[in-house]
Amino acid sequence: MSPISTRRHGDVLIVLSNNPPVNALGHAVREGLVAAIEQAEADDAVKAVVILCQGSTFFAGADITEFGKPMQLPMLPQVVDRIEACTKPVVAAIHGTAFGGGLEVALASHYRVAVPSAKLGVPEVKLGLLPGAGGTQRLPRAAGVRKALEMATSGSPISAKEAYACGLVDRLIEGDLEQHAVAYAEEVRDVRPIPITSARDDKLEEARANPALFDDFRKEQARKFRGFDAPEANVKAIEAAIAKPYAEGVQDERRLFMELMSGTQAKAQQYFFFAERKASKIEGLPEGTQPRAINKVGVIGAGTMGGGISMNFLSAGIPVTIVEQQQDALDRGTGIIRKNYQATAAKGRMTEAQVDQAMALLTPSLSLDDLADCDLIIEAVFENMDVKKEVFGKLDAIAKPGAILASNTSYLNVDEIAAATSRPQDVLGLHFFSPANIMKLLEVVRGAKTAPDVLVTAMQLAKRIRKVAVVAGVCFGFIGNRMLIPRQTEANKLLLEGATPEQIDRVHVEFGMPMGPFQMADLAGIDIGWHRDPTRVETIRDALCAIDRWGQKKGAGFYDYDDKRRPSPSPKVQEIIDDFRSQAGITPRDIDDQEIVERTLYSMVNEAAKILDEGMAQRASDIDVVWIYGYGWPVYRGGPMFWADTEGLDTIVEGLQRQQERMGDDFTLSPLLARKAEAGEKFTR
Ligand code: T1G
Repeated sequence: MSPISTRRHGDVLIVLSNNPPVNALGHAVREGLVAAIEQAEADDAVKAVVILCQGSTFFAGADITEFGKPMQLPMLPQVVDRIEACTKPVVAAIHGTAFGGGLEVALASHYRVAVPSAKLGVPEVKLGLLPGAGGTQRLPRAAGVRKALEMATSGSPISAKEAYACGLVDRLIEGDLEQHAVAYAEEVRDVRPIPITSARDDKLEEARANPALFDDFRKEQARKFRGFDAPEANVKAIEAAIAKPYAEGVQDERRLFMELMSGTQAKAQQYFFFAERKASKIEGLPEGTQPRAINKVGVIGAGTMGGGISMNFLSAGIPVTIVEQQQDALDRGTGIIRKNYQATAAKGRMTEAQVDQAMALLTPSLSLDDLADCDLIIEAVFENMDVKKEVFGKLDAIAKPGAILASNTSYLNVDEIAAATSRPQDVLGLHFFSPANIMKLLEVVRGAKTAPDVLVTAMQLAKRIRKVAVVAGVCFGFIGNRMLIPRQTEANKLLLEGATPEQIDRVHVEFGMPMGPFQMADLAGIDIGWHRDPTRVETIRDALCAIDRWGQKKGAGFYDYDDKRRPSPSPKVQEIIDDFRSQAGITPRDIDDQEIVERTLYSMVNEAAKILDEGMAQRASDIDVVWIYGYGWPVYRGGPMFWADTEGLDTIVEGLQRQQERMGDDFTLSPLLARKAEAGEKFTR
């Protein structure tokens, strides 16, 4: 049964797609669309066509699951050209998300109508691609060059209202979409359809009149484009739309598309698209486990983390009671929440009314007793086991039966925390990443006794607060922070052996990380986890903390910072490093970049293999989701495990064995990694 059906409404042929869940433009849909257009042309009684989708959305793009498989004609470029060539006017009726190939189908239609809640976008760049069915040629003609560049290189959608304002949508539909789309088709039934590619290139004039437009755009976006192939290819394809007639420009688009599709970056980003969605699935839970209702949340601690965590729930419309011990700390915390919202409003991303709405859901309190009616309580107190156990002991007596008790701990043993209560089945870790109201990653730390419905509740709640949740087991640092340990251990040793903070950070930034280990330490604060005894100096980090060099917040850490927090190498830090070298009797040596890669990045892969082997992560792709969303691992490399497969596990093992002597007892090769390398297997495909 074809997912495409047709029915007449007067002299309008309605072409209806029913291909859940997102009306992806799979082979059967493409065949059905071509057949429907031919049916419309062959029927003299048909004067116009409406293309409509059932379910939650208009076509949301090509079927990504078909990528990499043998092509099945008609391919999408042929389908959209066939729609555009239709001798009768075609109206695309848009709701939901007209994304990628879906927007390309709409662009090939002669008219586009949409409900105000619809979104239109070309997210192909997020898959390491560009719109490969004429989108780079039609979108600038419909929406203007600047808008097309922004949409294609960011992958971010625009609202139907914005699309209407720039001319991408011809009419906004209030009310029944089908009924109004048919009415629109009736209005244009006698108008000879003019393909967007054969006329209306007045919108390209802005670029012809401003030849610097493209290079200015490249300069403006350079930082965001760094390391990626697809954004530049999108710019090139749109440049071709300006410089050449459609028939030639679309050839450029096809060439650029095929180059991207055959590259590693596109494979990595398409892998990640599915990895992110797979992470929300928990293996082995009893069938039909239902989530608990979460209508009210309690947060203990109004510091940076407590405030950020609270904002996630407030922004999702969930009331929060936030508890501190001192009034001034409570006032400071709630003040920062309001300030953060106001900063968002100042950027036009929320209205003052929405700020007030969010703040109205926040109840400050100085008493844990006020959490008695909360369905979920999250503690974000000082990272100390005794403190956390004391808090959970009190919560055990206060919280209502069935309340979920969560710790935001970054490293500590969630089972030990759970044991401080009489309800370990209701306890888990919810590890937010700082800044908690911005970072997408949430590690859901599953205790030995955590009940299945508590886990299901956490995964569902993560979606509700727009987080990507990954289940982690109870081990020191869970998944992400545990992999930071070997990276930092080796980076610190490399400093002693002859490398500089700048060199080590440069290697990581050139690899594609947003910053290197020492830049990250300065940003987070080197004093985190420091014993706070300035007389006890055992490491370079201790020495820096002892002289108040706690990182950016103090204007100095591993780097010196100017008043705009711009870093520069610090002679003082070099002096301290030299002192430590001479005390340890180390003669500094030249260290090449490859050694830094092997000792820091390869050892992270080794630790990841151990995490997988111990069952602390459900699957290798979850580890990739953690590092891409939690630490900014470059998505075009697919995450540590996908990247290891790309490097070759035998290459990774050889590199680690080459460094074994220098890494000493800090390093043991993961048996799983060794086995897979030996067997020529991969982690992620
Ligand atoms: N192809 C195949 N499966 C898809 C899909 C797609 N395009 N989009 C979503 N799915 C699956 C997804 O894996 C999940 O499956 C289920 O649908 C629900 O998705 C030639 C080359 C539309 C905003 O990049 O942005 O067109 O996990 O959980 O949160 O130029 O899905 O249930 O088994 O994300 O409601 C361009 C990608 C393709 C859009 C809905 N289009 N999708 O979000 O649901 S390339 C995209 C999304 C292209 C042409 C080029 C979102 C959504 P499962 P979901 P959601």
